[in-house]
Amino acid sequence: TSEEQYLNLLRHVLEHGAKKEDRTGTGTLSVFGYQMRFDLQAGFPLLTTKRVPLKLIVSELLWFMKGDTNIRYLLRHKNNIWNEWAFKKWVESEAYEGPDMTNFGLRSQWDEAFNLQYQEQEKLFVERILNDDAFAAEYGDLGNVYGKQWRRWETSQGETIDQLKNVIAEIKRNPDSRRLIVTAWSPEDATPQRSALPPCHTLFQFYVAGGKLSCQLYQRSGDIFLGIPFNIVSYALLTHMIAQECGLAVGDFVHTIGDAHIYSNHLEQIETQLGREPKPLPSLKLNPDVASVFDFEVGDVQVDGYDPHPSIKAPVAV
Ligand code: DHF
Ligand code: TMP
Repeated sequence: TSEEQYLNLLRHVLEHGAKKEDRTGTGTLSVFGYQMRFDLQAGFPLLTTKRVPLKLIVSELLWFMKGDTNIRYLLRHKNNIWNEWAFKKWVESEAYEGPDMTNFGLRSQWDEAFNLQYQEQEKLFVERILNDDAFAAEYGDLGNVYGKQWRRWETSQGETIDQLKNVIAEIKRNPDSRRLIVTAWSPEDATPQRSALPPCHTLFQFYVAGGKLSCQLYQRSGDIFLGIPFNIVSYALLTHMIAQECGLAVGDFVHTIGDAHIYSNHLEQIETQLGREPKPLPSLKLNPDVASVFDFEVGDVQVDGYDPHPSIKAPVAV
């Protein structure tokens, strides 16, 4: 099944990965350049060897598609996956006066007293983002991340480009085009001042043949245990949504990764996962009445027949 594509990636990096230090100080096993291909008609690629929280992936994708870059939307959907990167901006700002949070991602893993302090500060931060408009506007915004780049790309002429809307219009008008591209990567924005985390999913391209819509993603950097399972589902779902609007069937999702890495603190989790037998993949049920991709809501996305093994917790490198 498609799931073997992912399990093979885990095995490949365990076997052939080079030991490599990284920005977060965690340490990785890494390979450069790897490609997976998921036939979207063979099942929806939501892993069964661990539970993957579909709802969080859906609300994250809808957040991108709205052009929103403020974590307040995610928090309102009980989605905490981007908290650390907004919190980091807050605790590194002049205005923050609480206990020192330097290097909180690593310290919270080995210093339990600090971890409690950190949990407390992050909880206060989240409550303030939800309740204080001015604070949310300043510290909830991650800057030039996906939502901005996909829907409100700023040109040097001061105009904005809606890449996502344009590419969908072009898929309908000229499906044979070889220019069906959305890019999140801008050399101007790939600096810490302008973006909390320069885009990991750098560029994606669509392709239509035989009435089927395919998508390929170039991801510059992939956290194989935590990020990649989310990324596969997110782009598979986006492809299904766009296919529905364009009256096309789905083809392949091709996932190309630059630096494909396993963090050194995910090794036990991966051993557990590889010891499990994959189950049949679920199928995606999109509400067929939604005519435009921009009208989807969380409840319009369901899966049938998802019966995964239990979830496996792992620390995220910040
Ligand atoms: N940094 C790193 N080091 N790895 C990432 O995967 C990553 N992903 C980001 C932002 N920065 C990142 C955005 N996407 C989780 C998954 C995806 C994601 C961020 C976090 C995550 O922690 N997933 C957990 C469950 C989370 C939950 O239930 O709240 C998981 O077990 O899949
Ligand atoms: P980097 O900017 O130093 O490459 O760190 C980003 C980390 O986040 C890296 O481990 C890759 C991971 N990541 C994903 O795997 N998928 C994602 O969607 C995002 C946002 C990040």
